[in-house]
Amino acid sequence: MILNVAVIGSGFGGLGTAIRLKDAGIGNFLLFERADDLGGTWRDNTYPGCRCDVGSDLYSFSFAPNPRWSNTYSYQPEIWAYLQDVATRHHLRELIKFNHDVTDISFDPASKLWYLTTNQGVFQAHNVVLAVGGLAEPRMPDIEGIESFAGSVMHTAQWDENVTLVGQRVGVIGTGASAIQTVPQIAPFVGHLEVFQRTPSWILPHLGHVVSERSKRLYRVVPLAQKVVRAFGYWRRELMVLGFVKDPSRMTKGETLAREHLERQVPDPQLRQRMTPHYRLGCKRVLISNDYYPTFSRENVGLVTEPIERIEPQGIRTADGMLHEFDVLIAATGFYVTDNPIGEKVHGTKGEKLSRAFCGDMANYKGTMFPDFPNLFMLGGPNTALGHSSIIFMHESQLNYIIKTIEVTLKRGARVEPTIDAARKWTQGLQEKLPGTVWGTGCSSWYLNAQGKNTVIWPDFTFKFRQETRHFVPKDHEITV
Ligand code: N01
Repeated sequence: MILNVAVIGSGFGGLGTAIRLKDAGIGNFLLFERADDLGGTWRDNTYPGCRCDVGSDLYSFSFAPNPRWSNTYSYQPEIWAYLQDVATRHHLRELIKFNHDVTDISFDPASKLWYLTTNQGVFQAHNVVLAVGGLAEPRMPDIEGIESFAGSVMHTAQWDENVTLVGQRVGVIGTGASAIQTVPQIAPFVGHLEVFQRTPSWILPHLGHVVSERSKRLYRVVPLAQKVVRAFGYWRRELMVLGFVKDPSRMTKGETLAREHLERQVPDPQLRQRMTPHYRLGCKRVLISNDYYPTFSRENVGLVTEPIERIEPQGIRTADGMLHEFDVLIAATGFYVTDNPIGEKVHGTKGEKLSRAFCGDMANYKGTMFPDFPNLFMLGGPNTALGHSSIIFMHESQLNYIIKTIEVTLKRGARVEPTIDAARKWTQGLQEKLPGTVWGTGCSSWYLNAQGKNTVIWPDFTFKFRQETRHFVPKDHEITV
């Protein structure tokens, strides 16, 4: 059977694609999922304290509001349950090929089809939607000797509940979004905890709170009320673009707030100094937490800012020669983003790999399509991620364009790809904008590729991306029937 569409992944992106395909009356499609359950990053990240740093009303599908969120910023179990619920309501489970790990996706010019090689056989499809997620492939730290460690090592995104932490000596490497959520949760029951900080993060007060039963009832009875809350949250976040993109000097206001937060929560001036960032707020992802800083007032918790030299069987050796001994090491060291391994598995009409698009060598069109990769779409593609708002909004925008383009391919039996000119114009336009933004003010971040180019972030208002992806523009595409 030749599929109309093969969707890779069953997280927010894959499920959203499936629902929109159904809504458009497009059948004969399947989702390929390497794991035995759906949910993507919200299935995988089960570390204690895992929580979304975008409010739930906005970090959910616009077409599937959830009046039952228990907190304005949900924890992982509730977001995962939301995705399960959405899949059940839309009858998506039967369309998911679980335990199908896609190892190769190649275009065959003779049959004009995509061939998907999986661990359970080969599938053919007219169209492919990559919905693999930008934060799906955990990155272990590249530290000499890590394999020699005698205790247990785990990445936050591959949390192993069988590893005992109670009473143990635990080292956490990294101080990004994952670390600041899990450190306060594990500190009370581990024996001793040391957090290895390479670069301090800017941390703002967390405004999340429990949703009252009254509000939940109101959202159930008057769905418009939740839409209004969502819209308010959306526009409040859009205002942040003025600082992130238009004039990064406006971020000083946020820096003051963050410094006051640090001062309130960390009484020790020396520790405070070590935790103070020296780059513009927003250049790296802005974090929110009310319980991370106070954790360092605990007797059993320490911050290490001395650089890590190597890992030895007993623990971590720092540059000052000191050996920090541990039973367990936790790597909160992020993901392969600009070098997402999926790029190595996708081959276009000339056999070239999609990874060239992530490293910025290949032009892309609206972060979604690529010349020489006909009928192939990527959710969360180059320069579609955000520092200030919900990625779900971006996915839904991309899906407007994707569904319209798939309709063209299926109605006319056509190969559709963006023209080189349209893709270059799009990519260059963004790259010219990026140096003036907060992400170009000088810091290292997972938004930048190995050459220092920002191939991750959308540098504008998200409503502008929504406008750009509203229509299929025939003149920007080569359509071969
Ligand atoms: O990863 P990160 P994360 N030696 O890349 C350090 C999303 N997320 O998993 O800053 C020593 O931010 C590294 O140091 P430095 C969210 O979008 C969302 O925390 O490079 N340290 C840094 O401190 C987030 O931004 C939620 O100097 C090393 C840390 O490890 C993204 O995922 C929750 C090192 C990595 O931080 C990634 O967050 C959690 C080394 N060799 C995550 N290598 C939500 O709430 C790396 N580091 C939605």
